[in-house]
Amino acid sequence: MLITGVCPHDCPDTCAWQVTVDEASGRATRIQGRPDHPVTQGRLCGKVDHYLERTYHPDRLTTPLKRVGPKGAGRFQPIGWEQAIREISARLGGIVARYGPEAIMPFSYAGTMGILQGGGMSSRFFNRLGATRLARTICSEAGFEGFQYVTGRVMGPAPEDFAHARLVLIWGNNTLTSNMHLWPFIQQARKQGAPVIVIDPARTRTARAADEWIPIRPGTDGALALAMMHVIISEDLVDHDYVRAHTTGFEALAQWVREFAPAWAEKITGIPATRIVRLARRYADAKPAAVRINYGLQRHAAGGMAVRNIATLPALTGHWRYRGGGVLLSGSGAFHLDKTMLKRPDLLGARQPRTLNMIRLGDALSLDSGRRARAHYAPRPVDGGLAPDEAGPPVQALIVYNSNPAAVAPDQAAVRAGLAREDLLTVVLEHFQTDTADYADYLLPATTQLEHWDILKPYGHLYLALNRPAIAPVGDSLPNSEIFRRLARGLGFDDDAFEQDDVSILQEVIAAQTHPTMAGVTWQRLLEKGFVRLNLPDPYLPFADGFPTPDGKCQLYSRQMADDGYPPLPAWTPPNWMNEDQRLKINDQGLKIDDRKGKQATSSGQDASPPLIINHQSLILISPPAHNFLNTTFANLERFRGREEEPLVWIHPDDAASQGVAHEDAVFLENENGRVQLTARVTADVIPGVLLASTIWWAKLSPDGRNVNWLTSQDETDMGGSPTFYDIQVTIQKSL
Ligand SMILES: Nc1nc2c(c(=O)[nH]1)N[C@H]1C(S)=C(S)[C@@H](COP(=O)(O)OP(=O)(O)OC[C@H]3O[C@@H](n4cnc5c(=O)[nH]c(N)nc54)[C@H](O)[C@@H]3O)O[C@H]1N2
Ligand SMILES: Nc1nc2c(c(=O)[nH]1)N[C@H]1C(S)=C(S)[C@@H](COP(=O)(O)OP(=O)(O)OC[C@H]3O[C@@H](n4cnc5c(=O)[nH]c(N)nc54)[C@H](O)[C@@H]3O)O[C@H]1N2
Ligand code: SF4
Ligand SMILES: [Mo]
Repeated sequence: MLITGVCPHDCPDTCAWQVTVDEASGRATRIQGRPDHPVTQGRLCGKVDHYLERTYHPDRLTTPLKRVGPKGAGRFQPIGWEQAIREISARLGGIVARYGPEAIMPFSYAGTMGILQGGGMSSRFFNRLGATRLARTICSEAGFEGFQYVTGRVMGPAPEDFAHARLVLIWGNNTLTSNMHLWPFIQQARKQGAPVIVIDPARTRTARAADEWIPIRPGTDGALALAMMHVIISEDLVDHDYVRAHTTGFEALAQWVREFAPAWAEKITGIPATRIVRLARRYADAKPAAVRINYGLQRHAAGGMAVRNIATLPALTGHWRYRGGGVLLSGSGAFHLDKTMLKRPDLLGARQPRTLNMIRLGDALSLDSGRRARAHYAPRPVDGGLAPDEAGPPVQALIVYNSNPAAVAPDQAAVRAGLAREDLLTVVLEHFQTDTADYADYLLPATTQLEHWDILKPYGHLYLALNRPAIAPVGDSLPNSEIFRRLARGLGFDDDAFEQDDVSILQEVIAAQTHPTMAGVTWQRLLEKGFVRLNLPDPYLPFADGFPTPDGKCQLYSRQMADDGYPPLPAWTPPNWMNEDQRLKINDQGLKIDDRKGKQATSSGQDASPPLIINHQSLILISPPAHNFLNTTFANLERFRGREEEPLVWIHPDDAASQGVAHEDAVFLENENGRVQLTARVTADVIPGVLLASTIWWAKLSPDGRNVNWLTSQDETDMGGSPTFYDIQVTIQKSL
């Protein structure tokens, strides 16, 4: 028997799969990518290829568990569902009575991207409760905001259309690792002569497979984009017809970018000015050029502005006119999926609970009201801060699902101090006993994608997909939806919202859609085919004829940004790692540190660059996704851990020499937040001044029980309140 479904992971490819089930035993025996899906094309990645192994793994949680040891020790005893729901509901009820519902905080991200198991029944539950709301900022908000200010909505070329590009720029994305189904289309473009260029501080496997690698200093992409605009405008490589018809603010921008010459950008980015000029010319001349940016370049203090600047480029050159032209950050804006019926905001009534920023979980769990006030979501300069007495009640209950904050959230010292609070009730819904699960008071076994219904809205292509359960739940596990349904009943919520079963919820969601792009997406078609393309023309050219902004134009100058407290024109915002005290002296090899205070960086006939800051002993640490993990998912399984070997840190030979580190040395990385042990890999595949540690390892499976998020901070990006994971400084030393 073949059952069709779709990969639930936080990955742009959202692959359609088919599972072979042995009818006699009911066991899944094989999983394959669907050959008839235009993007999956019959292939799953090397992780999900082994999804059955994960599903049937002996470490799977199969029964509800209750803590018996101290917090964090991960010692539990099995209990039944009835007892688990009764006890949790009673404690939640007590917390509501004593502190109010805002003392309950959900914490979830994208363990599954399914609309039902992701944020369906759980939203109904937390809305009905009136719990604290969670700003889900950990991944993409900075870039989303930056993109949206320019275009009005986050959309881009379809992956299939990359085949039509005449130049492909992969800008801060390791495509072969995190978006592998885009690669075949890029290869098609290449066969037609399109060069593939990668801009990245590291020579990743994608950079190796490309035609050209342009190394860049982390967090400086905004400067590169400004210099490209400078060249495009000063050399008149502009598509004036497009600019006239579809943009606003060109004159102001043209005046403004005169400041940002390639020689200026060279000093910031480390990319030689001549190379920037050549890149800008090739980019503008290729009709069209496709740019794949992803989230790597926005995990920096200035991440929002970097994306904003890059999003401006295809409007200047008119690339949006052509099939395969434009910038793809995320395609999710193509979907107009109305989730009101799913999430039932009406259950909240007139209540307006506070919203806490997930990346400040450490602050949110603090008993110090000043820190809790800082955890309030206030992403724009105009939002200002909150006084401690406005912080609201301490968090008394944390309900974690689809996420593993004790490994993925920044500033682990603070996160763990919060999770270790004896007075905090922590409930974790999980497949495995993760780092976070160790802190649970109640650990509840959840089903995997093989065991439940869902609908997936991709962000990397245009096919909505239905997931059918292929097998019965493993052990006593239950879908998230059912766990929240039971908790709702336990709390005495008798609304219809908690009576509806999963299939009827999904059916009703599909039936409730009215947007023209959803025309033809019916439950029947989803059942029959498994996936349905949005009702969009082919070729799909999201911004060929205008933009969903108030004036219908691309915002080269953005009034909205000015209102929100940002520079209205594309600007240069430095990353955190640059400080005012010291200057960076730059040469063509990359970062060279000049710690002579106050000395002007030399410049080739241009104005001196803005102050650049780096502590002379510190290196910048970036921690992008590991090839064989999906965030922390898969990182507990031998097969995948084995492929990644051990927690490694890449270091350039020059830095290794100056820091006294040799290949395969055990090293400590340290900063004001903490200290972590890794193994050094000395390689010229990362630029001098930068360390790369691929992530996300389980802390408890790492040599010293910690992962790199002990070093990252709760600092937020310029836009969207997102994390600055790749914008931190550390020292490195050989561990003795
Ligand atoms: N195999 C695998 N796939 C994944 C994931 C995973 O963990 N493993 N995670 C999934 C998730 S949640 C997400 S959000 C996406 C992430 O997708 P991406 O953010 O695109 O992550 P990567 O593909 O690693 O690409 C990031 C690249 O950016 C580079 N980089 C870092 N800082 C900078 C910078 O300042 N400028 C530039 N130009 N480059 C920079 C890094 O070296 C890295 O090569 O991938 C998804 N897919
Ligand atoms: N240093 C550093 N830190 C990072 C990043 C980085 O690049 N560097 N990347 C960041 C990014 S982009 C992201 S998106 C976040 C990712 O953060 P998370 O979304 O927390 O990702 P995962 O670590 O994969 O955790 C997902 C958990 O959900 C569980 N799960 C999956 N499906 C279900 C289900 O149906 N029900 C239940 N109850 N559980 C389920 C999985 O078993 C897994 O333990 O991490 C961020 N952290
Ligand atoms: S993780 Fe991504 S590439 Fe792998 S199967 Fe899932 S959607 Fe496809
Ligand atoms: Mo992410």
